[in-house]
Amino acid sequence: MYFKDSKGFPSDFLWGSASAAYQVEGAWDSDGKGVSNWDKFVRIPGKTFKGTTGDKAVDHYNRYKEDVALMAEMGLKTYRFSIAWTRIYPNGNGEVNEAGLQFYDNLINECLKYGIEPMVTVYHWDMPQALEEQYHGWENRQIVDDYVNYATTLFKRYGDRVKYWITMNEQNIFTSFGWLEGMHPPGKVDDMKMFYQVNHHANMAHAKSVIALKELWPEAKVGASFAYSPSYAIDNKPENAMAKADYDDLKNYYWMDVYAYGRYPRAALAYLEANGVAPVFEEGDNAIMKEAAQLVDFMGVNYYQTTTVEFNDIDGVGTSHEMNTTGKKGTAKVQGVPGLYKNPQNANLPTTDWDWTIDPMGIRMCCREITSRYDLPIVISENGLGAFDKLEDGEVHDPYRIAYLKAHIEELKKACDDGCRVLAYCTWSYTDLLSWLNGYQKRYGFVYVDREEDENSGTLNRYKKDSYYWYKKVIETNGEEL
Ligand code: BGP
Repeated sequence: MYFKDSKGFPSDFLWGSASAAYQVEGAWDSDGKGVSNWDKFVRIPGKTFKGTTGDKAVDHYNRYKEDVALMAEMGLKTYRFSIAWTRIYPNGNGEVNEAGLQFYDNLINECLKYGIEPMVTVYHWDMPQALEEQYHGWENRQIVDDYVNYATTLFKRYGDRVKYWITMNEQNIFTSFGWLEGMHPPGKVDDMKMFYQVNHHANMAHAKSVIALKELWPEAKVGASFAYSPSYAIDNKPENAMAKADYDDLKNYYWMDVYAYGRYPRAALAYLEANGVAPVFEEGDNAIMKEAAQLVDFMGVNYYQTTTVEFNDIDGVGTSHEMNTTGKKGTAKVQGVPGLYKNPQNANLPTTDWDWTIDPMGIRMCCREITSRYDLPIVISENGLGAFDKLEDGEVHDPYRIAYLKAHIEELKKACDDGCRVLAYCTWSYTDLLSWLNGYQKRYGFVYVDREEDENSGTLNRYKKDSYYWYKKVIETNGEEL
């Protein structure tokens, strides 16, 4: 749509920024914290870039006051962070760890002190290793009860102060990287059957915790954050349009329909059943998924890029089990599902050094699609540019990041004019932090942190980048000055 005059962002718009416990906290074994699957996985040689770990990360656990003070000075309206399950239940279930609960009390109170709305992610990929050992984590239905128990502990403790809750971060990514690509724990490859079963367990954990939250705090706002890559058919050949429909059903609606409607897309289920990989349901699952979908308040969207779709022959490309983790442009491989689709690069768009397509209009596409398909409000829970940054004389000049964010915010503003109900925009990330597979060289923050891959490197001092001052202005003017 075209509007001569923009209405701009709503006056209560939440300008934010995001992080995840494993990527920022460090203090991996402090104050009774248990071991997570990521604490283990990063120690397997060859799994992460130059063997980097989150042992120390950027030491947010000890420096959260300094970080929140920087947020306050910037005028940030919301800080999205995740809770480490292993700080709350070191063994995943059983005994609760008061010191862990206290840490997040402190973090939440610190945010509130400055009027920063805490937005809490319950699960951002760090599963207690003890549950892996007890019953293989997500692979076993038992996880649903343990997840709901953990989530409910958080709701009870923090629900008086936390209004915005995100149950799961990028379920589509941690399950595909964990059970198809072999790049995240538990490092399984092409295990389709388990992939769909694990997803069903995660969906039930999400659904039951949404219901539990609303019983305790009916006014709370809840959703899941989905890594949404809207798709474009490569051209107007009907077979490519059909490949796009297959892609959307299997890669996008397969999750978003569950969160918003409480059901899987019919064509996707038919395909899974025909291939013997459909998930096993328990009696009552459908009703629980439906009930939760009625209670969900927003669709969380992590938007980084769009995807191009082309028909893929039955003997065409499959999963590549690798990605560009070096930052050497042009090294990513084309992937696909034989007989359905493949995802070539978009020749019309530039990419980052890690071969992620840069497509600002895609963020508006996300909003439009969610609005017309689900009619739900939207929280952009992540968006940002991973880049090599350079600290020189205490300064970091990152005009490329400013240009990236500016272009995306302009498109988001148009989505608001289109009538999409966008509640929040969180950049990824606030400070620099650990990139799961790309070490500390791929930076996203407004605040530079002095450290490199080597655990003994750097002072961990914080430096404001140019983008810090720029975003401060954006917030002050509610997105008018970009
Ligand atoms: C999302 C994750 C984040 C973050 C981000 C950037 O998928 O939710 O945790 O890591 O992507 O990804 P990367 O670090 O691989 O560049």
